[in-house]
Amino acid sequence: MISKPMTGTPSDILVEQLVASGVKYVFYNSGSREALFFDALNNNPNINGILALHEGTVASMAGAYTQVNAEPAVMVVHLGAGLAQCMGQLYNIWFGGLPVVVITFAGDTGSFTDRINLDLDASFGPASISVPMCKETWTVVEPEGLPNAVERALRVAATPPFGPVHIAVYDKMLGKQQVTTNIIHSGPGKLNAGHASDDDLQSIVRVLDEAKNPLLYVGDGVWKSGGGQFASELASHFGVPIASPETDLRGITLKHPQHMGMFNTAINEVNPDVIVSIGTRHQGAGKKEDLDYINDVKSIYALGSGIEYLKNYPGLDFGVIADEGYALERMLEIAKSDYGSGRYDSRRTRIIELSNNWRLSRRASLMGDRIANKVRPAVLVDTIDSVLEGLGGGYITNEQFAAPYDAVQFGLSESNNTFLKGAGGSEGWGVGAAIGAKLAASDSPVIGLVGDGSLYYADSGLWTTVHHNIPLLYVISNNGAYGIVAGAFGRSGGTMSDTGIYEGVVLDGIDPVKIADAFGLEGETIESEDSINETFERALKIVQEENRPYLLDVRLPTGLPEGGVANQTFKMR
Ligand SMILES: Cc1ncc(C[n+]2csc(CCOP(=O)(O)OP(=O)(O)O)c2C)c(N)n1
Ligand SMILES: [Mg+2]
Repeated sequence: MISKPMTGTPSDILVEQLVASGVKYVFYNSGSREALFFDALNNNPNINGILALHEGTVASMAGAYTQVNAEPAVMVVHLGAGLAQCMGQLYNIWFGGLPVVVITFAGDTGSFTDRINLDLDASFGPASISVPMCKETWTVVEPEGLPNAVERALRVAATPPFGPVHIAVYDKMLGKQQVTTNIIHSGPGKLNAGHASDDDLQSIVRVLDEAKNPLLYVGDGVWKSGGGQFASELASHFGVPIASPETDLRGITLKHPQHMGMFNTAINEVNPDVIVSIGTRHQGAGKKEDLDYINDVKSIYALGSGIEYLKNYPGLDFGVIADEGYALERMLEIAKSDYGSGRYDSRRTRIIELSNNWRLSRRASLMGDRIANKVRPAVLVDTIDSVLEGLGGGYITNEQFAAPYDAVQFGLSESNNTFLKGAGGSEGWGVGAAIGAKLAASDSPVIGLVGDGSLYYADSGLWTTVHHNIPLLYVISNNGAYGIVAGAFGRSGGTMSDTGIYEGVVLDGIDPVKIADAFGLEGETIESEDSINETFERALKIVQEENRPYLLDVRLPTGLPEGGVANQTFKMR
């Protein structure tokens, strides 16, 4: 360990340790009690603060930042109230197991009075409300311990299985007093889960060879460990179908011609005898039927960096806790040397046809007939995908359902785009996520694909994009509705589905371009498919060449179920 003594205010020390730990950005919303911390942050040229106007956006920026390169992020929110306000998006960070360090400052609610503005009830510690959504939480009392707390928090958060860590720092220490302590300049580097034994990996490879109809199920552990390319080649080698959990579709790109999309649909299409799960947190809907999906599967093999990747397979047949990236790389080597890919030609042909048929039907349902002054969802998906690939590939942060990316056309290439989601599905992620992703992706282009409903949760994030001049393209898939919710209302068998008159899901009379304009963000509305490619190319040129953000509001067919109309049950006058 290399550590160097430093004398400074506790705020200087906290910021200096962030810098020493390689942190480039602090995502934050400010408050008066931490004035000297923000002073120290602004004074240090080696780190930048990114200000969001709501704590949810602070968290969504930080979370998505980590989703690009699996590098940890740091966020600061104001006292107990700011922490409480960020929880909706901390949910996505926790559910996705993302390496985010949350720093809050805390007032003393025990010594003089037990009731102070903006802080938690004295009966609960300052790091208590984040407990259900954090890997670990600590309270820091001694300013000399700040470097240790920060360095340890980053290390814990970014050690697989990743997860958020919260440190609550008593704000009494944020004065002008000079403190001497050690800044930690080195550590063990990145910690990984251990390497699986060759015997274990041979067993998994053997089952991919011997099973009649195996399904490769890949989740977040794959990209977090850098195993995506190996996983993709392993799938191609054995000609196996691929599925992803709905929470993380990045394990193997959806452009892979054997990708069957999300697990719940893939499993019915494939009807596998064996599931090989790599780095996947399998989940359910909290219903008895959750397990029906896998009851008919003869055996399940699972490998992942922690028990969370193995625990939801009842009677698991074969489980290994190990680093996914290494395992995939080694399994591919074993496959190439001992199992000629020609042996799987007929399986591969069959699976490519199966996936292709499935994808075609998915696309057909989203294409339909042309509607005047509307863009069909599949056209939007294709446009985004092809224009971004035309630039060599980029990142798409997605928070919308109207134009689902799992309808994209197949086509593996070096310029395939990377598709990121808010893992927990907690709305309000998309606007901030694009900012965090762009800061991490640096030169790669980023499209923030945001539903109209999603936009309105976090529209003040548009201001952050402008204020810090983050050059990214927002694409609003505007169906004038909470479309996914409207669909569920339509299937519910209640009055709304009987009458086709909907309340609570219609978002009418809102203009995203005007909202953007008010925050200083230029944009335009697209109502026709005619020159949609050219418009997207022009918009991305503005972003990439003029180095500034831009917004496209794309009008899609209504998100209400077919024939549905809007209702309003209450108006005050
Ligand atoms: C915190 C939170 N509140 C409510 C929901 C329920 N919900 C799911 S999607 C959605 C609206 C999505 O609207 P939009 O972004 O327009 O998507 P689309 O129309 O494409 O379905 C809502 C309210 C949620 N997922 N998270
Ligand atoms: Mg919508």
